[in-house]
Amino acid sequence: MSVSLSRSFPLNQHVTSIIDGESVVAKREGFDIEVVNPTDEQVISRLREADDTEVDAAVRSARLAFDQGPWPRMDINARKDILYSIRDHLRKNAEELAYLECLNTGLPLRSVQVHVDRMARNFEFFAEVASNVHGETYTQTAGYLTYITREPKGVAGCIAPWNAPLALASMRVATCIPWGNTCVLKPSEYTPLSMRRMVEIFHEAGLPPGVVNLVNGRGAVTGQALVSHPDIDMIGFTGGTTTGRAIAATAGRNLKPVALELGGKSANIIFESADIERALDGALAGIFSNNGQQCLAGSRILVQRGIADEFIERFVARAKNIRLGDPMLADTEIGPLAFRAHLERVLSFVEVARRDGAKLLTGGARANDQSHGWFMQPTAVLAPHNDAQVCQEEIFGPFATFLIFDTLDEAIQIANASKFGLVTYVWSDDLHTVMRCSRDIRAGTVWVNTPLMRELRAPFGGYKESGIGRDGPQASLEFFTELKSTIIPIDAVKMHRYGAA
Ligand code: TXE
Repeated sequence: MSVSLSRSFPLNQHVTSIIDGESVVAKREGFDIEVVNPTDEQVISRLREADDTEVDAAVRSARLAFDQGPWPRMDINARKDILYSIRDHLRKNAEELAYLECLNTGLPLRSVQVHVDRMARNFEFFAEVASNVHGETYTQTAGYLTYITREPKGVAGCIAPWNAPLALASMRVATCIPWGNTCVLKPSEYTPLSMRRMVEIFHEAGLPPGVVNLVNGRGAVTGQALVSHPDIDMIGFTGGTTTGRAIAATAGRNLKPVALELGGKSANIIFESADIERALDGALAGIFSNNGQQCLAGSRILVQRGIADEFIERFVARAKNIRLGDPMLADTEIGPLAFRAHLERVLSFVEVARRDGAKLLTGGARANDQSHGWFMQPTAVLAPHNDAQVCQEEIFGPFATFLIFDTLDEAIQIANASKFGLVTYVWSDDLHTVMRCSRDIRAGTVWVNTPLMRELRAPFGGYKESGIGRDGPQASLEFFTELKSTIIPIDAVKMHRYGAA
């Protein structure tokens, strides 16, 4: 797709909050954050941070929309019509959304276009799920009818990260509002542009004011004000494990439920019984798609000894050939990392790897053919053992770590020797091998001979430090709704009459 939109940058207005369906006008005073294009390091906009008072106004709007507004009380067909209208409006504005996302995150436009299509589908899918919710009845106790209903839980605080804002924030919102909940969304301070447009589009599509409010700012200020607000009923968070831990601690003190989608260090296991060509394509996609900045990256590549030398050699040859560059161009495979501090963090693992005794196979530096931008060469190292830091820590960039194993049992043991447990990739045409991995690896998703396939009908989330809870029809129903038991006698029941003569 060629990008036909033309805009002048910096955008001459601040990115501000959207509260009660209205754009908040930036006050004369306030804390500004520069929004930067990672491809050329130019400032493209500024966001005005929402302080405690503004976060409070956003929560009050969501509260009012929940307690008194039409959204939770609406006939499901009317609510579904609005969610379908959101889907249609997202599609209608797909080009602009993809452009803003690509501009602000550095993700290749090709990937972003897939994300925009998925976000539209998220709303369609969960609208359908919510319209099929049903309850239970119990009649076993003579003379009584007990029925169980599901009700929306209330106001959610939704916190989104910077690595794929459209895909991840839309999942947070699309799993939350169809049941009748309302929310306040806080995107990452690094990547507010597509998020702001997304929330505008929700309103253009007919979403009532107050159902989705947007606040922008740093995690420690705006995010903290949101997650500690007493009128929030639940928190959905996608981001790093350290931040997730802090949010869960705050939520725990306030007795608010949390759903956390956190990091990963997923094993991508290549057995000698695999179709090697496909495994090679899958291993490259697993670590280098989305600029390597994805929780479900196959970042620990375990190769069985008999094929290891050849596999690694071919992987490295392909990695050296990857087209790095302007993410807006159709044939770019890897764009820049999202922000300077992140590039520096990812680069710091090259030295960590060296100290661990790992062998640098390719890359390992800032891409020097790019004069501007936070580009990193596709990198791969061979680690001496799984205890090495590069095998245990989430690096979150185009940085693959190889390990060599001998047996099926050893591969399973290495895959499980991690504090994370988000996904696992298994490449093998041997049924026993596949079944053992599926049964014995402790991860929320096991991909067999396919990378990165997201089935919306299936729960998605992580074991161990990769998260708490799942996104999916049943799991989201349970997280975002309350159960109510109503007990009614069919005939007048005999009661003890306290104080009666
Ligand atoms: O993200 P943070 P960071 C991993 C990845 C990355 C590491 C650190 O390994 O290198 O985490 O990333 C908001 N209260 N992932 O620190 O802090 C913040 O403003 C409330 C994996 O840049 O997790 C942003 O909106 N909110 C991952 C959001 O949390 C707070 C995606 C995510 O930022 C807050 C991103 C607070 N106290 C990073 N502190 C994935 N699962 O895909 C921060 N935030």
